[in-house]
Amino acid sequence: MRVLVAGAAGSLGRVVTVGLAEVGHEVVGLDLVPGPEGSPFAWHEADCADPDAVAAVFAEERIDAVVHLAGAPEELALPDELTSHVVTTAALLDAMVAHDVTRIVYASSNHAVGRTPRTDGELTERALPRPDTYYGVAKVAAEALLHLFADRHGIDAVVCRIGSFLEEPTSLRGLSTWLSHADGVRMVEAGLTAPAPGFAILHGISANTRAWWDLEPGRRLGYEPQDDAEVFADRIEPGPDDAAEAEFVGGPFATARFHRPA
Ligand code: 15L
Repeated sequence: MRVLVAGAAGSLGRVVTVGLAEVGHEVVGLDLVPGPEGSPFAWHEADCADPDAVAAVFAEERIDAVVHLAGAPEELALPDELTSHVVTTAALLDAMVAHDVTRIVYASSNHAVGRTPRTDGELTERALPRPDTYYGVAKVAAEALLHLFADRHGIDAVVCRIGSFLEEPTSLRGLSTWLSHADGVRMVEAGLTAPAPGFAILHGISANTRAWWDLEPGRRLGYEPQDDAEVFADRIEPGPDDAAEAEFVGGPFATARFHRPA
């Protein structure tokens, strides 16, 4: 498959591009910044929030599927969040429809449902939108846009509500929310190859012993995580924010520290 990876230079993108190439895909990178020195991938330096720039990439390249990992990973003002996550998704979807590209894997986030209390029990993919930040609001809106295009145009859209994508977990919460680099690649590969998923949501975490998010929706799509944060448990020191971060799915993002004007 020839896969356009938007946000190819980001923390997820750097890992996913290499991983997808290793399992036999042809990768086309797209990012605001140039590709890494000596990169083996075709690369486009363009802003995904600019529909003309995205359309130009699709006009130049043969693309079979899109992996959308672009966007600011932190809390910004609302308009910036909407540009970063919703406008970029719209530009990619419009170009996909124009070029008959029917598969997209989207890096959404647990923060789309981050204000869900942990006391609600295991988090399922059917949890109502309940963002913890403007970042989460933008992820909810991007997911809604993907659902609209799935319904209107028959796009297969696999939404990955990612936990904490890190080399290793760094906090008590991370023992539940960690997504390893290798599982991140497995997750995207499953999203690309699941037969006819339509609009589908999975939880982007590893097979963590302390997970409180349902792994079944991912397994139904072929995502079988292999790693477990528990192997790092001995290295995690208790932190002053552990109790506050355990209250809601979104951990720190759901605390008062992130309250700010839109
Ligand atoms: C995310 O979606 C964020 O991009 C990242 O900064 C972390 O907050 C992560 O979720 C997490 O929940 O650990």
